[in-house]
Amino acid sequence: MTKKINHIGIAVKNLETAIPFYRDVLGMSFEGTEDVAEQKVRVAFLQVGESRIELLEPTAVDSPVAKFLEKNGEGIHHLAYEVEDIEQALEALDAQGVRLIDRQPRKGAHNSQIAFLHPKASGGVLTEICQSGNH
Ligand code: CMX
Repeated sequence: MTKKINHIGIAVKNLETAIPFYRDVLGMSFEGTEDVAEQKVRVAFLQVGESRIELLEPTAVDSPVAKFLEKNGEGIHHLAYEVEDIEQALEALDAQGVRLIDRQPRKGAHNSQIAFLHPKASGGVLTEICQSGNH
């Protein structure tokens, strides 16, 4: 079902402060920033090999990432696995009794379709599946 790690999400308080470490110190290729209004986050993508680092900054006090930062501080927030067909993947996960946050795909960055599994269903690791959009 899973093809590769699409990205690793890292929660940060401020994108402008966080980007230079990944871009200038680690030498990753900066792909730009994007507002993901539905998720109340602003994200920055940095390419590393065939995967990416996704830095997530909350854009509202009730953003899930704001909640995460309050509880845990900055750090790894989620792992995202790419799938060929997200609707089929969600059906298969549901059929296996996996607890899902999203039963239907939502819009993610880069026109992707995304869905989250509940962290309690995956050993405390917030897991996203995503189907790439055209970018
Ligand atoms: N990793 C591990 N555990 C997490 C977690 C995370 N990132 N975020 C929350 N949890 C835990 C909480 O600590 C809580 O545990 P306890 O019950 O033991 O206290 C439990 O999961 C429920 O958390 P909650 O915030 O109360 O539950 P919600 O239903 O409000 O939120 C969640 C669920 C985790 C899916 C949501 O907070 C979230 O992070 N959504 C994803 C937001 C996001 O990253 N969007 C960007 C997508 C952009 C893209 O990739 O394109």
